[in-house]
Amino acid sequence: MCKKAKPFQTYIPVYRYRISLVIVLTVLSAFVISACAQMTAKSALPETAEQRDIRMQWWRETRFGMFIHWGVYSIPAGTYKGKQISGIGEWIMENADIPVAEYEKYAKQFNPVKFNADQWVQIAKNAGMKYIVITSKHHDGFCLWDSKVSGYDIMDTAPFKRDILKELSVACRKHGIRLCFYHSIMDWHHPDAQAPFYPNYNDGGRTNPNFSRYVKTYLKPQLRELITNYGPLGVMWFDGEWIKDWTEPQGIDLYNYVRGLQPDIIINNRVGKGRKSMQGMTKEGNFAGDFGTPEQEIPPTGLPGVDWETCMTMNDTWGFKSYDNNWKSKEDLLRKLVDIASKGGNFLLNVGPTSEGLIPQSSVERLAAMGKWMAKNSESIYGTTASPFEKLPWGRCTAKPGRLYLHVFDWPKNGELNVPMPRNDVQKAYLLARKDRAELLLDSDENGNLVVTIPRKAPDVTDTVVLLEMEAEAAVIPQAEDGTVVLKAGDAVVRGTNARYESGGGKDNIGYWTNPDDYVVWRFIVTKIGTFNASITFACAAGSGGSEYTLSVAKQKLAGKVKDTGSWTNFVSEKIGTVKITRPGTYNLSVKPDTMPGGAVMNLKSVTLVPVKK
Ligand code: FHN
Repeated sequence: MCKKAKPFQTYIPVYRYRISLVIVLTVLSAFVISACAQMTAKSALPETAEQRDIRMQWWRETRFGMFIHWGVYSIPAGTYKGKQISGIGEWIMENADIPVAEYEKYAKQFNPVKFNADQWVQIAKNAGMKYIVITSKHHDGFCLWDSKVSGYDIMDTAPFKRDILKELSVACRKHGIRLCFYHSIMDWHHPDAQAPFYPNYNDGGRTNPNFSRYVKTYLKPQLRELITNYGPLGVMWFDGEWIKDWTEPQGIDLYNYVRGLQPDIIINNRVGKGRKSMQGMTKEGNFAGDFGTPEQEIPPTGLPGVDWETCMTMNDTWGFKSYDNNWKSKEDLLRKLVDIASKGGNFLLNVGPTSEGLIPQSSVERLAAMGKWMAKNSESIYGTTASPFEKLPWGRCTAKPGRLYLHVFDWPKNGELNVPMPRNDVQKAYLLARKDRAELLLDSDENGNLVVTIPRKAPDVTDTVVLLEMEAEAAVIPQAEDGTVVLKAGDAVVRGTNARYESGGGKDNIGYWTNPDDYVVWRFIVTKIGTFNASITFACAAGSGGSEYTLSVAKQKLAGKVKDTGSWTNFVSEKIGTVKITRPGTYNLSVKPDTMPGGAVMNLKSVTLVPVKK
């Protein structure tokens, strides 16, 4: 019997070339392919590091997404001809040797009448997830949308006759969730792909002579439909790229094709042959898209310097299997999310809905529990970067400028949390989930390291977050020769959850200031004292004006009101008032909103203090 196709890791064939000429030719062609690949990648969509950062920004900040594996495999749900089939549910066609025509019968029955896109999106949103990646087409080839180049889809084959992706796109837009599509390059149903080899499909060695026709007349047109008909997408998440038919240049070409259709889209590493590598054009010459995709694993020390996302199941299957009850606990899943964030990665957590269109109750309960924690602690996940500590005996840490979030998994029984950093670096500490933000007592051990006095009993046994606030990295800005002080957005310390420094595309400002509790602070030196005119340079889109704010410096307060300037990049300068600085020294200047009638406060480019001429 032929060897079965298995997920990537299990069956990379080992070739032995005996003839030296073959070796030379292989090395040469690999070199040429890799060089061409690099050329293609570079020439098609040149992008600076800064542009890439802007494109990746939302994805890096969200940290938590929902993976949805859904298709006609949810009908057999792991059982074929009365036998429970081992392996993951969405692989039942392959694992049970189901012939194409036989498997098509499931597609003809697929009628998930309980499917409610709004409900699914709500479940994700309540869990704190910010994006959804759904299988537009899995390896079995069945399409969840109305594809014009396929008869094997939800409209033409199934009785359901509702475009699932369309309904999800509407619900995602309504709830502010980014919609992303998973898409399998491998296709067990298409005659120009792997279908002719079914059953007894041996993917380890076989190729289809018509595969390039599949790519040209089916794969690419389908992707065009997906990318152009469902609004802006967050990610195109490829899979099934390990088949022998798929090559490195095809991967690069497809990457460019997809980004050509939606330049801001993000594409995972499985578009090319770089699954084992992590991102970009790797040293080995493998093309690995925009981010790495460790599957069912969390890299022990993260993957410093690259973007990555762990995808994982809650039980042991991606697609629904009626008898898989090996669920990870809600505590375990939450700690996995925190562990991943502490290593600088994203968590794409899977659900496998039933053939009726319901997300299994066990998944819903786990997501609700995660959401309950996120409702109080999401600030310690969204927009954070990896832990600065190598290891912490009691848990994990996530970071933001001026803030460390200590995730305590093992609550110290003696009421003292030891943190391996100088006590003097920390200004204050409190429990993130406590609304009153009551300060915790700070002390130092014999080495000057921080000791935080914490309650004897863990407020949350799964993960209590202790927040440390620091002033440490505020740049101290010097005064100019003529006495002027220019405080630029890029030098500010931003305190809060949403506001952040933005650059590129006409921006060089503190933006995304959608939380009125967020504020900005600068530190500067004054050597030439006197009275100063204080002015701000800002932009504010039409209809978003009206926010009131207070500028505080040297114990004086100036009140300001943001005018609408027509757009978020039309910057204007405006004097707010005068301040007196009577002693040389280092000062803090802050801008804090008091009200925010619109969706955001303003885009703040700079604050300037100019000496008043006598
Ligand atoms: O074979 C698939 C599998 O069914 C599932 O879709 C996972 C998700 O990452 N990916 C594959 C193997 O890597």
